[in-house]
Amino acid sequence: MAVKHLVENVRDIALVGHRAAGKTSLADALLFEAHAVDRMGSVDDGTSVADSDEEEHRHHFSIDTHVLHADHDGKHLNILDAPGSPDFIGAALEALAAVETAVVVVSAVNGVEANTRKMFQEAGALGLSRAIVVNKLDAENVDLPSLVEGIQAALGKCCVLFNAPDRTGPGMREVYCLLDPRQHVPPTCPVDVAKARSQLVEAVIESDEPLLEKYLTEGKVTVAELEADISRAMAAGTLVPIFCLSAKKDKGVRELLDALSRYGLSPSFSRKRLEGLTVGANGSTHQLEPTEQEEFVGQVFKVVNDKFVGHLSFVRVIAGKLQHNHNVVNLRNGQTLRVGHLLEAQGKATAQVSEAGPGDIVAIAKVEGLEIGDTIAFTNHAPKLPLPHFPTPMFGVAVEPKTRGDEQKVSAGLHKLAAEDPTVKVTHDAQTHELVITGVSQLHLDVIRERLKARFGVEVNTKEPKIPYRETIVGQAEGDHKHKKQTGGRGQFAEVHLRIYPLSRDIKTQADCEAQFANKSRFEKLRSCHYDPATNFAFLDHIVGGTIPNNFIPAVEKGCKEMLERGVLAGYRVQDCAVEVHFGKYHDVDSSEAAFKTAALHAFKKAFLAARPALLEPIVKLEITVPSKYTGAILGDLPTKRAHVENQDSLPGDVTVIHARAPLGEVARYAAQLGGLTQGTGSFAMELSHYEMVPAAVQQQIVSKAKVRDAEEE
Ligand SMILES: Nc1nc2c(ncn2[C@@H]2O[C@H](COP(=O)(O)OP(=O)(O)O)[C@@H](O)[C@H]2O)c(=O)[nH]1
Ligand SMILES: [Mg+2]
Repeated sequence: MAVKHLVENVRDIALVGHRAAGKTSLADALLFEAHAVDRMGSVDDGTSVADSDEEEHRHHFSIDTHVLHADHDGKHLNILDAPGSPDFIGAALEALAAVETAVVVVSAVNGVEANTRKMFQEAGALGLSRAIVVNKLDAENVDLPSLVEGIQAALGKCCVLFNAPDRTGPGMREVYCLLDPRQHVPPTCPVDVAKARSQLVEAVIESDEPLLEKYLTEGKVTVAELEADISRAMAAGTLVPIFCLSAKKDKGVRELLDALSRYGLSPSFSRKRLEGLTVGANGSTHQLEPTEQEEFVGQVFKVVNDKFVGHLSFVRVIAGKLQHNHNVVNLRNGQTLRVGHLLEAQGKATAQVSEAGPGDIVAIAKVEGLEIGDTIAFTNHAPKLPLPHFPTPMFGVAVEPKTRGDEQKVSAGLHKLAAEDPTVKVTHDAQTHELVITGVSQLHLDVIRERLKARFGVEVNTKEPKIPYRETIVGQAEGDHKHKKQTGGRGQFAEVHLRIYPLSRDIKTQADCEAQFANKSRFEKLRSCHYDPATNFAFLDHIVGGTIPNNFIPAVEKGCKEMLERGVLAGYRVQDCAVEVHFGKYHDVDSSEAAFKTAALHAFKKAFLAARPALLEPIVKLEITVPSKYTGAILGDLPTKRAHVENQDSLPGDVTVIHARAPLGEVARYAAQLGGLTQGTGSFAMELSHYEMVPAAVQQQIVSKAKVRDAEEE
């Protein structure tokens, strides 16, 4: 059983940054320095404690966030080693959601890269304490001063050197802390020590008025005063210390470990994540505190289905204590779950623990039904913790099993994999019967396919999926339909009259809908309105005098909703409209739910087609990062994809970032094209922005393609 640690002594830390910056190597070195392992693991020979997965070994990069821990200097450090490829950003965001401190690792060879910025910003947006590690200083031809300038230009002046190496290159031996002016830094150090020191001092005291005052009047502050202020300045975001090191040669790692133990934010001071969260009910509420005395509240931030250990849900304890053999409530659905075993993870290895307190990171074993972002607590009176933000995946492929009959296995396996990764969605397209997986990129989905094969033993073929267009209407119209069949025995009879209206996209809730649209001043005899936020659709019962009996109204609504799903114009889901059913006819014997549903379906279709139907297309935000010499080529190519360039930024290191918006249909395969235009050196990230009306000419093409498809299927 592991020792219990006081919350003041816990440090939750995520290692983030660009791919191959050396995060995993750093994690291995930190474990070694803290004596958590006997031998330093290495990513290069497959002995890393962190990169422990088959696919990770094969690809030589991290795919998942790995959970590690070490004890040092009286502190308990939970270290989350996140993947650095933009393709696996979901896992990196999971890690950030569970910690107080983000360590952004930069390779001294490559400087600030696309994902360095992204992670630095994401950590900042979450209000985390941040530090930067410049790794690989043992490499040849490293120019540390210009690296630091590059970091400050890209990430801000708050980034200042905390220590400096005796030299860079293979001869690097140690690092010197810049806090103390009496430290003798050897002349081989490439850094201007006096300048670096004053930058550090200023960043530490910048947001400490009294100390700043003292510094300005007396010209100096003591090392002790500075040390006492570092943690606060990091938490305030005015200081982002830069640590120099070589993970591989294990230089500067010990100093980083010391600093993280000393200055890393303890969960007990992390008020930001608890802002506005209260516990209790019926007037006796109080602000949630990250203490052991509170009732237990925690959040699931990572889920894995391990071949050996089975289902593991990783929980960050926010307040109170979680003990094994206790029951907890999942606040998402009210379900009570029994926590059997609690585990502490060291990469792939796990050990049982009996309880976990605030700040602790533990895994609940073999409990199904927990999803990433779920809040679990002792009682329903606990606050629901905000969901971590994940980008909406936009890169889709349709899959079908290589072997007929494997459909069920494929679908079940994919759903399990999707539960582990918040940036994977699995959808079954009712119209085309396609099973579509959507992820961040080709590489991301390739890994999903490999895992499907490795873990579930099924292989799939992939093809281009349909773009998820949406249908809507611009005008309003009426539609009616009489459904009548007389085929011996009992007949079928129903008649439905309805009107269809466009519904503003500003409407988000039932209350909005009633205030802006579905009210008695517009619909005098309105009986009810059912609003669906998922499709921004409202169904209004405006029947007067029982022309459609009450018991058939739900069938009418069902018919309309079925058409919403199926689409009218080209087989895409309908959104942003309202239906008002105002008249109908029925027959005492022949009317039935089925008959009313059919009549509604056709009435909806007629009204929809008369109401100037239109297609909406998904517009995505693109962030394209290329060496500056390719900027012209990219900017020349984007307009051919109906893209709007919004701005461009030059980064140090002769890199340009271009922000643009474009229809997904035009850039669904941009990865390959970008590779071609930049000889494989460009990268990009894409996320859903919003839906927009498709230009008329494009709409015509899509609609006629859909007609051909329908004809083929019939
Ligand atoms: N020269 C040098 N190479 C390093 C250092 N740290 C990591 N590497 C190498 O960089 C590559 C990527 O390292 P890894 O830890 O997997 O990076 P990650 O993707 O950020 O986790 C590996 O080949 C490492 O051996 C270092 O300090 N110096
Ligand atoms: Mg890694």
